[in-house]
Amino acid sequence: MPLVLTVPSLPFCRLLRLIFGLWLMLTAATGALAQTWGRTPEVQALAGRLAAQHALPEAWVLDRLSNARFLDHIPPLMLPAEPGQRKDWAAYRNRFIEPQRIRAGVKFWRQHRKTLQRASDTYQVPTWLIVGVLGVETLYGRHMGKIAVLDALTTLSLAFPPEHPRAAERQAFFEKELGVFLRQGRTRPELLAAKGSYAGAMGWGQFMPSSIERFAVDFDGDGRIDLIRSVPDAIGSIAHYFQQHGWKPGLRTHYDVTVNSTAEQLDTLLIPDILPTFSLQRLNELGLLLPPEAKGLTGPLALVELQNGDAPNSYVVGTENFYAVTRYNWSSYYAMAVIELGHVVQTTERRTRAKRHSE
Ligand SMILES: [Ca+2]
Repeated sequence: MPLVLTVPSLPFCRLLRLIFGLWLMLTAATGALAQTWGRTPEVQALAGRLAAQHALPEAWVLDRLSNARFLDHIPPLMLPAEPGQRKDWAAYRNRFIEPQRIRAGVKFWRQHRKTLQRASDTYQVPTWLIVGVLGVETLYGRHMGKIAVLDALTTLSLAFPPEHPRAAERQAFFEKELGVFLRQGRTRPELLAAKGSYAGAMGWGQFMPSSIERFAVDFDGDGRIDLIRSVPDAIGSIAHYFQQHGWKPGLRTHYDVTVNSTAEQLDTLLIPDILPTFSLQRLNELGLLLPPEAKGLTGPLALVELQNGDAPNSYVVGTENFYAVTRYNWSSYYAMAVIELGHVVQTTERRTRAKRHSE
């Protein structure tokens, strides 16, 4: 029986206005009203460059780019915080080390225990690190991003904000990612419709196209790499990424530290930022006191400063493994959140398992 909708109480014109209003709201919310780039001289020039660099047919590239949409809310998101504005580690930490994320992490660890163990054994990377990354990046697959990657990368290649302090370098980065993405989409057309973050990162672990190309692995053995639908592929790829970025099995990521340095010594300590540069002895000479378990540490170390808004800074001493975590996302705040979440989930999972066994 055909379904007949009758709205007798609404005059026809009012009904039309209501429908049009709803349509406007819906399309604005999904970005469907955003304009496509079209075949402007800038788009044609970009298509020419990408086609040449990535050995793609120019007409095909131009078709993809001219039909991509300009997402005007994205470029401002690239701008760094105002200078002088202090970061807030405590607030950042509270966003990620919280009960919902910890529960989801424990559940994920149980569901994928065997795959996590296999990835950990294969690439010599601890399970807590993989679990920490997946929790901070996407809350275990719940927030993989809803923006068309083609639209995001085209927007950032053609409209990167010129006022950014490293605008040329960042624009070149996104242009390269767009080229790699198109090259991948040429052989796998379904990829061209992929959704991700506003910066073009995709899947459970939020890999950029060039990271997919260089570090992603087929870890479920079905012959293809799929970081959006295959959890094993995502797990294996994250572990492989860290192995390739210098993770050293058995080395701690960081140590607590007591800072007794003068202002001048502190300046010296902070010049290399998070790049591990100093020996343990040099850190001691510059006024840092590490706990006894750090004795005998040989590798290069870095003093990591975490600002706490109006409260005093926190400090830790990072090893080469702390630095390795920042290769996933270049921020010490990010690295600390991944490390803490991974460890809290590990402890909680073990504790609840032991409790269950003893009952
Ligand atoms: Ca696979």
